[in-house]
Amino acid sequence: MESTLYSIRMHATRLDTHLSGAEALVSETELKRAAADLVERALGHSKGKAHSIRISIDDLTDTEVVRGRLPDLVTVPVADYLDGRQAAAKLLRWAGVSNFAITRSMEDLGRGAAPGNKAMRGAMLVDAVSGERLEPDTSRGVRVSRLGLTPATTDALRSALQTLGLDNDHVREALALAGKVLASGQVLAELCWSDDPDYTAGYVAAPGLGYVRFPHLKPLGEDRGGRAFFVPPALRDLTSLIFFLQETPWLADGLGHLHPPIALETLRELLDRRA
Ligand code: WAQ
Ligand code: MG
Repeated sequence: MESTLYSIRMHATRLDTHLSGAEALVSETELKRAAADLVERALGHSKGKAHSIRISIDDLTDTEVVRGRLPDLVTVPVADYLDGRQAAAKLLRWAGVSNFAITRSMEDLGRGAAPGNKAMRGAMLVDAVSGERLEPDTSRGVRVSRLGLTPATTDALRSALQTLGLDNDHVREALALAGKVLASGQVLAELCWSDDPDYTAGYVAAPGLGYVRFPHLKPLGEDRGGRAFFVPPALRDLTSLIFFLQETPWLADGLGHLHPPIALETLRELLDRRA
């Protein structure tokens, strides 16, 4: 019998705008430290100190927790962000996303996908063929929430990422988030780059592909970023997808393969051979 899990979530704002959010699924003994870590995160953000920090804690005793493995991870080196976006577009096409949907989503992420060209708090839901935006609230977007890693998985991930020089909050959290998105079984692909001005990396994640990161998907200093979840046009039941992403607790209890960097062409040959 496992001890009760808690969902702990932090949301920080500055000048009435979203600044940072982070969360974990932890046991009672880990809860205090998790809260302290989240407060530190909100106060030490590269965009400035939070003006308002909200922390919510929910007991998950009566909630079913879905468990799964983290996606495989690989880095594809790119010369600059334009090169990176081209490479990302190729993988998105491989995953079944149309050129139009790719171009349109990249434009939205680049200018800030929320009204007034602000960065969204959550993700866009995008029809993978028409490129149409499907999320009910274009300012908030869809927030993937209630996810975390077991302590053993965190330790194993950190040491595996360390050998690749990638053990940072961005990578760990994005990998976990992509893991939950893929676990929905209803998303063809995800595209993401950070809205943090000092963090230029981003990724494409898809079933059968895993998490492919690119060191540059936007220029250094750019504070627009975001996420797009591409869904098949036939997906009628957006409500259950959104419910899964926002509400169903998902706990990563194992690692995928963490590969050393690989050239885009080599990756594509591997994918073609598997197909
Ligand atoms: N659910 C949905 N969308 C989110 C969430 C969430 N929980 N958190 C953030 N977003 C959206 C939102 O629009 C943010 O503006 C945007 O994603 C970027 O969030 O391998 O750090 O936390 O080196 O800045 C990816 C590459 C880093 C990591 C992503 O995202 C790597 C990153 P950030
Ligand atoms: Mg950010």
